[in-house]
Amino acid sequence: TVQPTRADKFSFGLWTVGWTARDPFGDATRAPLDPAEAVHRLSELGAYGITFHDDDVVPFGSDEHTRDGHLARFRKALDETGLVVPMVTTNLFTHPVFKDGGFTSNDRSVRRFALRKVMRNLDLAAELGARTFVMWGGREGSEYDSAKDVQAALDRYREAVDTLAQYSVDRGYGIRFALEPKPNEPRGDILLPTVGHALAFIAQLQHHELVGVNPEVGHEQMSNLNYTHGIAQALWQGKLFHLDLNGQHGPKFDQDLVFGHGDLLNAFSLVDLLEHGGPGGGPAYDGPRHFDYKPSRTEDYAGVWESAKANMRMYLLLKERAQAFRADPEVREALAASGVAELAEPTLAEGETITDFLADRGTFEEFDPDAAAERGFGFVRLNQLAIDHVLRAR
Ligand code: 3MF
Ligand code: MG
Ligand code: MG
Ligand code: MG
Repeated sequence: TVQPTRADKFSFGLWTVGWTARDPFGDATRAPLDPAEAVHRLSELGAYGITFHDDDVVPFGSDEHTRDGHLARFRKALDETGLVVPMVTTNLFTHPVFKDGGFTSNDRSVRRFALRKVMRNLDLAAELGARTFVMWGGREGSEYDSAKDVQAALDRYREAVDTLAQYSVDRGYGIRFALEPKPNEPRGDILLPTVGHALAFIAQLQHHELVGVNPEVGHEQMSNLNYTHGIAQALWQGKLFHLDLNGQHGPKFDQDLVFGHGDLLNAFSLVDLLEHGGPGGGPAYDGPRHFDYKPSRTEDYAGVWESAKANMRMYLLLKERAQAFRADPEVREALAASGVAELAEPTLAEGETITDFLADRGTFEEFDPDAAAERGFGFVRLNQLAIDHVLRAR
């Protein structure tokens, strides 16, 4: 069935359906959306969760009294619907004070303010029962190489993430952090531009075990990278703490289309991976299926809710197609002919020492590379079977 239920764990950023469609060239085309209404609508559509930046619910700079009022209305909507808040994130990019970044601004007073803002937001995340805290450093970067000492910036980035992780540990919050890579936009170049850069950075942290990644489809595709491969590596490293699903057509500005409305075949392989653990049957992901998209500027509110539905429908359609693909006997035969499962077999035999390996003449001295090179792998046939299933031609 392609009717979403809570068991599907679909969640949406409040800033997605709530985007009023102001872009660098044009004014908003929609009126602001009341967060409580977003909660009710998403719940009716079958989502299980909603996520937000601090400033999405409480406008930047609100006094305590105003803040309490906004939060009370938001909580009431959560209580009325049973929608959960699996993830909370931070806005260190909208206010002009963050124009040169939050954690890595050249201005130390801004870096200290950013840390305090995030700590306050962490208190709220813990109060609402969020398990994951996402940090997208959209302003952490530069336009001019001469203006940013990248190594010092990485020192400050590490200092910030470790300080926040320590804060969370001290308070017993049990929250895990997920860094969201993006190559550029709004900065000319953003620090931690890809999943790979973020994973390498995390390895340098004191609290590396508390920090993973939140990869976004469009962000990896802006770098012309294969999102499914990035997700597979994050899973392999035990670092896929959360993810942002949407659609993108290759390297251009961050389009934030509906999931699957960009590179459809990569969306298929992604859902296949998340649901089935991929070709080798490795670990699948059981966290929220979180959408970070933008309802196009051309849409009115009817179109906003249609687009929200479309994200979940695309996921469930692709899940159904992936199941059909995996269940097809011809696919099983094609997978076997392609040797896909053979890759799971260790290259050295169990207990085989390097001495044993060197003594095995069949490996080298008597190996016939020309004969081995004659094997056709049948990958194109396998891919066509996948596409047949995506197109429902099988
Ligand atoms: C920008 C993004 C962000 C992050 C968010 C953290 C505004 O391209 O993707 O959305 O996802 O800040 O979740
Ligand atoms: Mg984005
Ligand atoms: Mg995007
Ligand atoms: Mg995102």
